[in-house]
Amino acid sequence: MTIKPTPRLAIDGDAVLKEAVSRISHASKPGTPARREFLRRSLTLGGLAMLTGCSLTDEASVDTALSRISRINDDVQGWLFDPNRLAPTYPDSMITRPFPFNAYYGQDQIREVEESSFRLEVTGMVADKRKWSLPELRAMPQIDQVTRHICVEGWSAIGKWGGVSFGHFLRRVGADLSAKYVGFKCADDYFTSIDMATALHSQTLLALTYDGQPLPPKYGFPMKLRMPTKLGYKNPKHIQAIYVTNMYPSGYWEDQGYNWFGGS
Ligand SMILES: Nc1nc2c(c(=O)[nH]1)N[C@H]1C(S)=C(S)[C@@H](COP(=O)(O)O)O[C@H]1N2
Ligand SMILES: [Mo]
Repeated sequence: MTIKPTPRLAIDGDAVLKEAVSRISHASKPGTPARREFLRRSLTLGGLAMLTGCSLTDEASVDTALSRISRINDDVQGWLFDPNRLAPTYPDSMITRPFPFNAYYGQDQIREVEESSFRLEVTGMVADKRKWSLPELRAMPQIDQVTRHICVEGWSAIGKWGGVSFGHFLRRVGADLSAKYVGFKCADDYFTSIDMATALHSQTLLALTYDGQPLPPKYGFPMKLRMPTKLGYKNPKHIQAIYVTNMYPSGYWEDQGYNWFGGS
């Protein structure tokens, strides 16, 4: 069941919450004192304490308020998401070289996944739960895209990813396209999840290559989900398992306060 926003929330709450969450996303890492102080002040000033019903007097209530605001904002963003709007694409000459690496660990701990034994798991609300080898995925129709990756840590870069249209893949495995979420489990224990509308967006790619070469380990071998409509942390690298579900699957950074929708 979808609950439509009341006109009041759509006008007032929407603007206030979007502003707050975008500032939150651009503030320092979750849990740092500066970020908490910012939250405490801005939430009180903006009357957001009242909106969330949290007192914001201690760490626990700040956490609760943050997660409530994030969920309200997810709903608003979901309503605003336009499945037909495309993210900008760029000429090859604008590719950022070298493309940056980022993960919740350093370059010395990049996960090496073995190609020959690798099988992608597909579970949950799908008709065909068969595992996929890399050659099988490479045999599907491939698309190339040059798009901008935006990380909330304050950098962005243009890269070229190639692979299978994720909507095509979901239809191929007989996914229930009316399900709410698609979740991802990664070889480095990272995890994240997205809404079905974004999963089916025409630019959402199950990427197998970077700049025409098999995805190198640092960019997420054997595959990553590349979405130019979403922030960097929503784009999982080293995907091991994909599942379709109606139960909110959360994510690594999302659990630490990053906005779940994380996109446009
Ligand atoms: N498996 C996995 N995927 C991940 C991450 C991670 O730590 N592990 N970090 C995310 C973040 S915050 C960013 S900005 C991008 C970085 O991708 P890149 O190394 O290709 O630039 O990967 C995203 N996907
Ligand atoms: Mo990021």
